[in-house]
Amino acid sequence: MLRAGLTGLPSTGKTTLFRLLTQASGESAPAARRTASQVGVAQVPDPRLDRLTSLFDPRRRVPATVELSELTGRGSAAAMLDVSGFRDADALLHTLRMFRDERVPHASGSLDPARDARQLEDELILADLGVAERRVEKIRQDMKKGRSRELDAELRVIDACRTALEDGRPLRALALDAPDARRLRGFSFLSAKPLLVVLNLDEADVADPEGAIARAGLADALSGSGIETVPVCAKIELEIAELPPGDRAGFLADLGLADSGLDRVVRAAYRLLGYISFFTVGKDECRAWSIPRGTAAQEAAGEIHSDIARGFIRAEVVHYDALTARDGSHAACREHGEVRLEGKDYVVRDGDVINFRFAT
Ligand SMILES: Nc1nc2c(ncn2[C@@H]2O[C@H](COP(=O)(O)OP(=O)(O)OP(=O)(O)O)[C@@H](O)[C@H]2O)c(=O)[nH]1
Ligand SMILES: [Mg+2]
Repeated sequence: MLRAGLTGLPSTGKTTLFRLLTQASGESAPAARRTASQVGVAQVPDPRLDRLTSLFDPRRRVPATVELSELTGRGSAAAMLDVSGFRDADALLHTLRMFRDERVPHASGSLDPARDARQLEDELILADLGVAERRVEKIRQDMKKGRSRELDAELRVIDACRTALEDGRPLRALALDAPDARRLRGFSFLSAKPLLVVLNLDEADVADPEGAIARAGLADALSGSGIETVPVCAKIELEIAELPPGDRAGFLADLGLADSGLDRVVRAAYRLLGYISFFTVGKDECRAWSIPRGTAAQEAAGEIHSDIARGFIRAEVVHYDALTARDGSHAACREHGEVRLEGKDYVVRDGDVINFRFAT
């Protein structure tokens, strides 16, 4: 499951977005009772799962999910390091206020999204610098007890990180090779995480996000590697999401939006992270699973259950397109040679429908 940490300055629309994505109802907790974070689950919309469900008529339809943690209160980056939903997050979502509304006071006194984007970046960098410095100290101490090639390599990569951070550059901009990227994985560097900037636009600007970005002088802040953006209009979209399903599309279209905020945010997050979906189908349940592009069959099996990965024998694979073209009939697909038996190293494709064979 994908995990994302939702952050942003006060009054930027974080809780409104959280509710839009998780469909959670009710008001956010009053200020005095605020905890460090709240956690919710967003269901990944996927029309392919809907189609499979209508073909197989299972007892359960289980979409892929994204776990979303919102940092409540004054969420500085240092505070993020104390919250597992952020430390372990696959990506950070940054809600950037671009709506003009005098009734909602602005945390920094004025509307300036470029300044706010830079402020978050600086906070992430500062928090990471603390982590990097402590790590360098620790490695130096370990080296007194005995050197190893791995310690040398770790010191070299952490030092490169520290240099970048001191220059004000986020770690997601570093081009690391795979072994170095692996060395960093244990440290939960915040500025190394892919960043999805959620532009919380004014109603008047929703139809033209590019124009709003240009007027706010944001193009540079949004152009780095490991950054995606998605425009929303959190408040109105939440109101629309609470209407009966049949009424929603019309209101979204009036705003100039082709689909729901949940659809757009999830798609942008999958794009940012390079995630794809595969499916399992049957009378019991039809289910969507998400994995990073490039995942091998055995590892994908582990997403379902570690026992299935351990006892992996074969993956019986048919693509969604082939299966739905034959109305969900595995027998017909088999007759036409569209069902393949794949081994543990097979790289799963987006839209594969898989039946894992495993020994217990
Ligand atoms: N006009 C307008 N108001 C919005 C929009 N999104 C949020 N708001 C309003 O801004 C205020 C703050 O929204 P929240 O979603 O609570 O923002 P937050 O970032 O969670 O705020 P804190 O948790 O208090 O820091 C509320 O009154 C919202 O109704 C928007 O897109 N347009
Ligand atoms: Mg909030």
